[in-house]
Amino acid sequence: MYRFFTALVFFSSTTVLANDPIVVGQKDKAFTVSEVSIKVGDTVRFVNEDSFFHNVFSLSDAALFDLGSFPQGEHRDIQFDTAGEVEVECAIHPSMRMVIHVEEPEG
Ligand SMILES: [Cu+2]
Repeated sequence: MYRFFTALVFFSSTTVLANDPIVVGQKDKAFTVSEVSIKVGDTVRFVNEDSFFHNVFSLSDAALFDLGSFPQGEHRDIQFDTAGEVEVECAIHPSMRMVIHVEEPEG
């Protein structure tokens, strides 16, 4: 029990980001939003809310990544540095898809 809470405190104190991440859940074999608009430099946090593993990856030119597979309660963060349209998928559940519109910050 003690170890668990220590880990929690450590974790929350080391995830302070410049901007709060935009949270996208993975629930009932779907992303909780089908699309979201963010700015270049923003971070998106994918949170697995299901009792089984999910994956997060993208083959889009604006962001090519594979965050791997992770269980319930865990999350993966990714920062977007290039403007464009990013289609996000789950390798485990091919029907899971969502789109992130990465926009240039207003000058
Ligand atoms: Cu999945």
